[in-house]
Amino acid sequence: MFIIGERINGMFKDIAQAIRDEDPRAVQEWARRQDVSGARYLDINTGPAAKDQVRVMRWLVEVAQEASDLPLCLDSTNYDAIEAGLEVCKRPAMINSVPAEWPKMERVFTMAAKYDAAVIGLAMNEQGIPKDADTRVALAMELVAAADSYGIPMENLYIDPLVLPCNVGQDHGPEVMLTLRQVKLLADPSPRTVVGLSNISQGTKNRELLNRTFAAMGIANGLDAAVGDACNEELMATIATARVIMNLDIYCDSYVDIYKKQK
Ligand code: THG
Repeated sequence: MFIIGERINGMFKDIAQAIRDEDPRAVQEWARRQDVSGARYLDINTGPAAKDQVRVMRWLVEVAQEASDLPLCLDSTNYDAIEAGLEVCKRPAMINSVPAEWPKMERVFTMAAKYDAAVIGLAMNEQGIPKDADTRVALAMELVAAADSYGIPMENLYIDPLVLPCNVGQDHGPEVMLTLRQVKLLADPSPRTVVGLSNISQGTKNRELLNRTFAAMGIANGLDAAVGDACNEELMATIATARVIMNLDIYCDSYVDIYKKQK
């Protein structure tokens, strides 16, 4: 599993301030920090407050790319903002995200094919987020069929079962784990899977403990990627360890350091 660094998000006060002031420093500092900490993508999210989403997304992409060579994961429900970001991305990006709904899938998969981008497909539709794994998997199947019809290779489709905070949707936890396993049976080659790690702990105590335990359990259930805090050393050490235990990396005494340097 690899981490998509979550920190360049207007939900955080320092990034919201940087956007307001058009001051690139905080954005570039977090781009560099997440890069050296072992992130493999940088999530770029303008946040809810930004007025001109298109302009802000383009600026964040340009500014982040001056500080890091990592590929970007453009995180927005505004597809004009995503497209503006894709236009200035130097490397193939990831689109975060699209639900199992038309015409949204048409817009996103067309862009993905044009810009050679990966896509995160959400296991939700007009009816919201399902409670059980079966309905999540059925929506994942709709995303698989739609992506395939636009020529998107399965290794570029990441299914997100969608994680709720465990103090609100505790009963979703086992359904998310089951979904992660079943998505791998939908196609051969199968699509990949991704979650938002920090979602599990929003509004709870022991946030970091919940996040890294969830990461380890996700890896045991085949999770491929997660939006998360790449700068949290205990999280990165837990991921490296779970990867060794699942025989995804070879054990050696310095496996934690080696995981962080793998890009
Ligand atoms: N799936 C996908 N993309 C996602 C998510 C997902 N992108 C956004 C989000 N979920 C993942 N990113 C974050 C970023 C921050 C937090 C949670 C998820 C977070 N923020 C603090 C909070 O809300 O308490 C804010 C802290 C602060 O203001 O300093 O927890 O699920 N595909």
